[in-house]
Amino acid sequence: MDDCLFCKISRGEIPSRKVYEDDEVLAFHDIRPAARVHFLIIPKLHIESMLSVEPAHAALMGKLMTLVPQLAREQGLGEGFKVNINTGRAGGQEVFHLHLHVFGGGPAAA
Ligand code: DGP
Repeated sequence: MDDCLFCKISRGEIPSRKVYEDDEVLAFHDIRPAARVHFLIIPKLHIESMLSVEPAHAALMGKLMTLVPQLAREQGLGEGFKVNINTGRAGGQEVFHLHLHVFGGGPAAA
């Protein structure tokens, strides 16, 4: 998707503070952190939202979910964290490329 913000980030056209990357997945720190640690995990494949997830995405979705505890621990959230997937405009989604918010560790720095 040419004009999708997170596709541009995943292609490296817009810089991000990377947490993790492989051929299918990118994780990077949220630009507007809601907690001391707040990062996003996205599939590189452009999937608009959870409303667009289909059975064919099962393995990729499983990979995103299994990366959550690994990356959370690596970011110092081994005691616990929150995971949020805003879905659709009515669900508070602003960027229409599927992403998991992972956050915790107390309030964001002012
Ligand atoms: P959501 O409401 O779930 O669609 O959240 C989108 C999040 O994306 C929001 O917390 C801020 C973050 N975000 C928006 N633009 C950028 C950007 O250019 N870089 C980074 N790292 N995060 C962004």
